[in-house]
Amino acid sequence: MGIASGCASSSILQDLPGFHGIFQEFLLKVPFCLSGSAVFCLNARMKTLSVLLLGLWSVASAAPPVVSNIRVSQRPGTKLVDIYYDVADADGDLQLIQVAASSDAGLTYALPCTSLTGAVGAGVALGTNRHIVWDAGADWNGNWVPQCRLRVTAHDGTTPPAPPGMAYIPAGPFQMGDNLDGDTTAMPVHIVQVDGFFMDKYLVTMELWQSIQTWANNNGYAINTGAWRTTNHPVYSINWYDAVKWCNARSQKEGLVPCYYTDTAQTVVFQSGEVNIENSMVKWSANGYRLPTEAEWEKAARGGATGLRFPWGDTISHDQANYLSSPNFAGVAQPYDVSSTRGPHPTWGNGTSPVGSFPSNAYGLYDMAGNLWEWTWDWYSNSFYGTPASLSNPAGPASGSARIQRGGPWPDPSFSSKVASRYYFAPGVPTPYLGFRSVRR
Ligand SMILES: [Ca+2]
Ligand SMILES: [Ca+2]
Repeated sequence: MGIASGCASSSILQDLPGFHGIFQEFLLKVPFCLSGSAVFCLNARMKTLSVLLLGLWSVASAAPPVVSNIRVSQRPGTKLVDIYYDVADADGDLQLIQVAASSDAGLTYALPCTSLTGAVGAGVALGTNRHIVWDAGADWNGNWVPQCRLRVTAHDGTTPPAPPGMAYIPAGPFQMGDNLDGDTTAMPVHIVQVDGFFMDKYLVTMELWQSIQTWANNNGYAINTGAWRTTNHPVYSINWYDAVKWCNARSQKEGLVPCYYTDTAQTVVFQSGEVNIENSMVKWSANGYRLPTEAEWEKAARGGATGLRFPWGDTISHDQANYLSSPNFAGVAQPYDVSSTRGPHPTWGNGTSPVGSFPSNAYGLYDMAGNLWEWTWDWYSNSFYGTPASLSNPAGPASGSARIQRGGPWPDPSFSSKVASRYYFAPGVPTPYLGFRSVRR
């Protein structure tokens, strides 16, 4: 990349306002085979595009990338949008190129814009007339806005800038499960491909939970569970449904696209009640918040390392996590628990610790071992590992009776905090040892 720190994420933004007509054909609500008249109508309403350079910003000490000369047009007779741009960088770095779309003059970039092909994503070469094709019909069919604004952003590091309080977990394969201690639920070890995503650095805290819950319950939601020890401690005693609804509320409060719906057409946002939403009711490509899948959680917890028992290595102590220390527990030997203090954590006693009390893992995530269990999306199945569906962006089995929890709680011995340890709980039951954190694209 040419940037020593590896975290250079300098960017230059260029926005393209007002290409009227881009969604005109979506008014027609014709999903397939646009008629000739529709094509004519579309062409008639297309206007000459103008480009406005809105602003430049840079946080890198090395040469930042420059995006310029953005040109956008909807391809006549289709719902495809051609995006051309130039990108330069004096260091010669390959670029991570991202595209976002706004329907409110750039106030938010919340239009779904993920069906992109061409010179987009990681490893894009520098040059002029770089070309992206946006399949707007796939992302936003049947919709229309009078003015759409597109943004093309270049990053010369390998990771995009994360939203506040979140860390980026890079795309790529990782080794899931382990066979270190004979735990058959964590076998077979298998290689899983996961797309890149952002994850909350911390367990959701009391403050964050309450701020979203209050907004939610004033805006059509019914989120009722939740307890806490005190300020800056994580929320617990939340049932799975409320955690999922809370993610939707956080999305809607921030102008993002919610991920969870109560119908397979993905039109009714999950806001109340206890609905066992299915994998097909999740808008996985949306930019809103959601629970991590089990695979996303384990990839994040491992922090880029392979085959370790804990996020940082193969042993654990009270210097590293809030858990119940013991050399053995209920007949299970734990030679890897090497803490000099035994029993409950000497500082935090019988309860949660404030988030961020222990060192983060290599991805910048805290409490991936210890403090609280963490809800994930997946139904539990002890036969899902090793199936073809488990290998690429897995979302777990189609149905079940309990949802996966990961990452060990304060009153449990160290084996619960192992990266590969899998437990599960009925989704409707809040427990005092179970919290969560969210992820987003
Ligand atoms: Ca550069
Ligand atoms: Ca945890």
